[in-house]
Amino acid sequence: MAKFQELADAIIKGDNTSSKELAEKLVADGVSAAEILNEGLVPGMNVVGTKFKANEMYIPEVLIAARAMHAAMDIIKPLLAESDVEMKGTVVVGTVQGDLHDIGKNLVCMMLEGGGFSVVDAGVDIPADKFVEEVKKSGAKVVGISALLTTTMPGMKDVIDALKADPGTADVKVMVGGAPLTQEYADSIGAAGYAADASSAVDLAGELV
Ligand code: B12
Repeated sequence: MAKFQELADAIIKGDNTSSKELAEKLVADGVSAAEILNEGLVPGMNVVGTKFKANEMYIPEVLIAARAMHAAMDIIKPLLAESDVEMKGTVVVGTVQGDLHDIGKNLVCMMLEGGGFSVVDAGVDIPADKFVEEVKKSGAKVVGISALLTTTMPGMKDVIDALKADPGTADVKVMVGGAPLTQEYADSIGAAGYAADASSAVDLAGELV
């Protein structure tokens, strides 16, 4: 439907006024929240993710697109909660203890939301026990940890160990990311997965959930 395309385009352009209005209009026309999410928001953010990967869009544009996505999400969120739409699952995402970098983490959170996941953004400088607590509170099946410093990377293993040590969180799958990380490093600390960018993180979360 052309209206879904219009909504996707508003997100790609980062027009948060239009994205909000278009979402409101679709709701008023009786379109379900799930359709708005799956036919408008997710395809829009998918284009953003692809363009970002191909260096056709840069971080500020992605953040602006994500803001437009959020404006529309705010309209449909209450309806999604009422309907029996299965979100794809909950993911807790945070930056590891000692590390304040959050631009990449925020992008991952936004892309996950755009991809149909419920996201708990735990914030930055998050100690292992806080990750455990957030997983227990939210019932998340996947945890994403971000680290941008070689000095804070080892803290990711502490999180993985703490989650494994607690019977309430032992089954949770951990994915890691951040500029200094590699697949080898992720394997060495026992992470379930590694993704190099935010749109790959969405694919990975889909596999892990
Ligand atoms: C911006 C920035 C800052 C900002 C952070 C602002 C903020 N709100 O985040 C400020 C100025 C605060 C800062 C501070 C510091 N920084 Co700094 N910073 C950077 C810089 C320039 C960009 C990082 C960034 O945002 N990149 C853009 C995002 C989109 O990319 P990204 O984070 O890699 O995320 C992508 C992927 O990695 C992945 N991803 C990220 N997280 C996750 C998580 C999961 C689960 C998954 C699957 C994927 C994933 O997806 C993202 C999107 O595609 C980098 C340089 C660089 N090239 O990385 C240095 C850099 C990371 N910083 C560095 C340093 C040294 C510091 C300081 C120690 C400086 C100082 N002496 O004070 C402090 C440390 C503060 C702290 N305790 O954290 C060094 C690290 C060196 C090292 N080997 O460890 C770098 C590499 C710069 C350099 N070349 O020296 N920094």
